[in-house]
Parts: sequence; C-alpha cells; structure tokens
Amino acid sequence: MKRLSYSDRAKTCASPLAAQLFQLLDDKKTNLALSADVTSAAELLALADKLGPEICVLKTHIDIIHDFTPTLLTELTTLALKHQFLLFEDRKFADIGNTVKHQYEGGAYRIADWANITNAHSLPGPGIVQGLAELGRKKNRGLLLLAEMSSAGHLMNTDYIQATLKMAEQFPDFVIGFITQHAISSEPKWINMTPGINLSGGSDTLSQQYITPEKAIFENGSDIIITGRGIIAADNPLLEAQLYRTAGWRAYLKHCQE
Ligand code: S5P
Repeated sequence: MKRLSYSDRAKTCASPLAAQLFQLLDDKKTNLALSADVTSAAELLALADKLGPEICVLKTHIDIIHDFTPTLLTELTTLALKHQFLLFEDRKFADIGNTVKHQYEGGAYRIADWANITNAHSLPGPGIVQGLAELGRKKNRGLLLLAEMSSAGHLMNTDYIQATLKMAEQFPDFVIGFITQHAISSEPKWINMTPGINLSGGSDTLSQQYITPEKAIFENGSDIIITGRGIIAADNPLLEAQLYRTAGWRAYLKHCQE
C-alpha cells in the first residue's frame, strides 16, 4: 500500500501545529531533527545556525545549558525563523496535571513561551495532557507522548503503547504524535518521531540502542529521525547532518513509492 505524502497527511491533522510540521517536511525536504545536546549557549546557537538549513526540528534539553539566560531563547527563536525549523524542548514531563502546568509555564525556562513542541510520559494518566493542553492550546503548541523508548530494558510494553495511543486520541488538537521506535497507528494524522538513530547502528555504554534512518523510516514506518551524537560528535557536523538528511529523505521517498 502506498504511503501518503507528508503534505497529504497535513490535511488530516486536527492540530494546526501538526499540519504545519508535516507541510514543513515536504517544503524543506528534510525529516531530520537534530538533538542538540550541548551544554553551553554558544555551542547550541552555533549548531542551530550552521545546521538549521538541514533540519525540520531542533530538539533541546534546555536544563543542561550551564550558562543559560533568557536571551538564549530569543536568539534560538530568531534562528528558528531564519532557517524555518521548529523548536522541541525534550522535557519529558511526568507529573500530575497541576504540577506540569507550572513546569511548562514558569520557572527559569518558560517552555510554553518558546518551544513549539514538548513531550510527556503517559504514565500519570490523562491529567498530565489536560494540564499541558490548558496552556499549550492557547499558544498553538503541540505535545508528543512517549510511547516507546530507545533504551534497552524500558518498561513500555505493547499494552502501555496501546494505552498511550488511546490517551492521545482524547486530545487530537494538542497531541501531535509520539516518540516511538515504530509507527504505532495507521492513522495518518499522528507524527512518529524516532530517537536512537545512528548511520552505523550500535549502542552506547548507558543502554542507548541505535537503529539506522532506513530502518526507522522505511521498515518501522516512522516519520522523523532524531539524531544527536551521530551528528554533533562528528568531525564535521554539517557534513554529517547532510548524510543523515539524505538517508532519512531517501527512506521516506522509498516508502512513499512502495
Ligand atoms: O526513547 C528515547 C527518547 C528520547 S526523546 N530515546 C532518546 O534517546 N531520546 C532523546 O534523544 C535523548 O534524551 C537524547 O537527547 C536524544 C538521543 O541522543 P543520541 O546522542 O543518542 O542520538
């Protein structure tokens, strides 16, 4: 069966942000998200500026930046507009609705003010999504639920994944999709984003497991590959990003033509 193009899938989304992201993938011809796991503001901004033209999404862990100031957020937002990518704060919220609402809105990082996308565990139940949605909907933000992690020994079994999908279905205008290793639904509106991507596969010393872009997109039916160290630890991150971009895009075209 032929797979719909990203721009055809944009028309099926209840979330305006999901539609925007699907359209961006086809317009920019990249399904590569960069996991910019660096620890200084200067490194983060340099990566965003240099690799920005290659990516659809820049994923941050803003709380690992040792010299964080709010100016960083203004500068990141400017670069996102300049290079046309979305910002994804990989916060992995995991508390009750009332608490996550505060964590999303306030504190030092004010995530809801600048991150187009954030993510949450479904483990606490639907209140976590409700809490985030109360704030996020008003700001045209989107949420990814963690359905299946890349790390060895995770506890997310088939029942957990299916329950996560059911939870997402309650909030189709705010949940845009999943962090997952496989497409978990045939519904075209969901965006499947897959971390744990490396061109040569393998693992790290702390249980991270890698699959290739081809396996994630073509075999597992995912939509966006998320790569960190495969790119940022390379001698030439720009060249490496271009290799991942080409591999991810080729796998998408192949899947569409099947
Ligand atoms: O299951 C997951 C979910 C996430 S969001 N596995 C992951 O590795 N991640 C994140 O993706 C992780 O927090 C890190 O920021 C990135 C993977 O980095 P890499 O250097 O291993 O590519």
